[in-house]
Formats: sequence, structure tokens, C-alpha cells
Amino acid sequence: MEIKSKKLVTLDEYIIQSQNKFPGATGELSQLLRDIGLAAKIISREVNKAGITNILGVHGSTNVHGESVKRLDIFADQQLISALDRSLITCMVISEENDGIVRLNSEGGKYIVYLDPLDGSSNIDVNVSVGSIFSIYMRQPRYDQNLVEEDSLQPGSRQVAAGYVLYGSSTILAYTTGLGVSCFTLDPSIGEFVLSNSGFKIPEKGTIYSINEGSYNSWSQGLKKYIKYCQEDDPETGRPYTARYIGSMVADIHRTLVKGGIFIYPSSSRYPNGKLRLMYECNPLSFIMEQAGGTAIDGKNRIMDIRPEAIHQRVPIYIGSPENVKMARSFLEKYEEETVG
Ligand code: AHM
Ligand code: MG
Repeated sequence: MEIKSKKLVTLDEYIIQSQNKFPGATGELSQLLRDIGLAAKIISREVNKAGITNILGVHGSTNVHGESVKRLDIFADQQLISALDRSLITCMVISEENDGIVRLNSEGGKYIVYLDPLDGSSNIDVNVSVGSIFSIYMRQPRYDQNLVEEDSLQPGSRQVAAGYVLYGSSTILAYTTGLGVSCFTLDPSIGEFVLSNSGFKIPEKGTIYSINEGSYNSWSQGLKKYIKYCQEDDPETGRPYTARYIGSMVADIHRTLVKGGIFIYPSSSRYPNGKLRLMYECNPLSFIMEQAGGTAIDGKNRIMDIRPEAIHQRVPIYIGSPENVKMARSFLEKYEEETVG
């Protein structure tokens, strides 16, 4: 009898195979991605057992945005930073949990990494999915001088890699180096991320919209009209669309990638520049989205073209299937003169 078994490809194998396609590659970026994969496994283990350990709950401090910090945020931050520090490839980390830049032991390392170590962490207490986000840049342009914050302020179009880990009903890691999106699922029985999809593509158009509608009164006219458009009855165009909002950006974006549609975190009177951060939330997820065939704009312009001015800068975001984002943009354009709030 012939035994046919499907060959499992692990994250580490896949990264090395991909690296081998580039003669002359130093292997440093591959190492960096593997370091993140290892930290993700450790974070996944802790997130999964959060309910049965005392790691759940508020740490007692507030982060740079004045939000209360959960213990798992700190744990995830430490795991990712120490994984990156060990391999001496990364010179600097910027993380949601740290006010300023974090200089690592390798001042000569050529990569700069932005991290949201545990996004959506307010959802942990209610057993809802959370995620980690990473964004990788080459250090430039002043290679041989002291590291300063400005070295990290590069537009998203300069990312050399980006990705996310979703701690959901299973743990998924998705990343891109600019050659499409590859997805891996953590197999807990062998403790490895296993390739589940390479060349991941978002549907051109979807029938799900995702936004926190509690803020409706503080939206712009254009956005209010667009959401009304999504809710109108028109079976030919699949409307009314379905509303889905998890409140964990990684989970909302993952669903949008798989099913299509649009995710919006707009500017409002409460958050004039939106709530989400350009460098470690919007840029990396925009890179993934574009590599999957989707679009990401701030309402008008491409997110990845924005010239950053501050490491913790916020930006409004409209991200998802190209057709949906185009339609939202046309509503915003049409009602542009009518201001927020
Ligand atoms: P966090 O980084 O403090 O967890 O906040 C970011 C999260 C995103 O995951 C999510 O999209 C958004 O905040 C939800 O915000 P809101 O509760 O205002 O809808
Ligand atoms: Mg976040």
C-alpha cells in the first residue's frame, strides 16, 4: 500500500527556503523573523492559559497613551524585545508599551523593529482574540552615528517586512517581505507554526463593514452617508452589508482579509487623528493588506506614503477590499467640506 502524507512546512523551513531564493542574502532578516516566531509561540502559550493564572488583569501602571496596562502586555513586550535582542541584528525597537525608543545591545544592528506587542488587550478579560503586530525597517540613513528616534521615522513604503500574530481559536502568524502574504497556523501538538496559505488574497469586494458605531455622532458627514449606504437594501450589490466589529484590530483585519469588506477607524471629535497608531498598527497591516491585493488609506491618501513625524503618531484608517475602500473614499470626497463632529 502506498502511503501518501502531506508534507508539512514549518515557519522556520519556509523562511529559510524563501531566503535561498535570494543569492547573497545574509540570513539576518530570516533570523529576525524566526526570533519573532519564537516569541509569538511563548506569548500564545501565556495568552491561552491567561484564564487560569494570575497573569490576567491590570498591571497597575499606565502606558504612554494613558491607558491601563495589562500584565500580558508587559509580558508580550518583554518576550519580543528579548528575542530580538538575543540575535544582535536589531539596533532599536519602538513599542506601544515604551515611551521612547529602546536601544538594543547591538548598536550596529541594521534593523529597526516597531511592535504592538499585544493589540486589543482590553479584550483579554472577556476571552476575545488579541494579536501582536510587527513592522521591520532597515536602519538608515546615518548608519555610523548614534541612534536617534529620527532614524526610525520612515514611511511605511520602506518596510522590509511586516506581519501579525492572531491569538484566536487557533494562533495564526501572517507575514510579508513584499512578495505576497504567507500564513501559518500554530500546531500545539508539535509546537510549530505550519504553512497554511502562501499567496494569500483578499476578495476584490466584500459585504462586511467593520467600525465602532457607538461613535456615530462624532463622524464626518461623508462617513455617516457611507455607512448608511452599507445599510441600504440593494440585493444586486449585496446590500445591506453585515456589520462585524471585534474591537481587536488584528482580528478584524484577519477577518477582512479572509472574507473581504472594509475596516474603518476614522477621525472623530474624540480622536481627531483616529485612535490607531501609524507605525505599529496601520503601516504593518497596510503592507499586509496591499500585498494581499487590498487597499489602505487615511480617508484620502495611501497610509504607507505618510511621512511620519512621531513614533506614536495616530492616523485614521480605511482598509480592506479595493472596491469597498474606493466606495468609502468617494463618499468622503463628496462630503469633504462638512467637518467632523
Ligand atoms: P490597544 O492597542 O490599546 O489595544 O488599542 C487598539 C485597539 C484596536 O485593536 C481596536 O481596533 C481598537 O483599539 C478598538 O477601539 P475602540 O474600542 O475605540 O473601538
Ligand atoms: Mg494596539
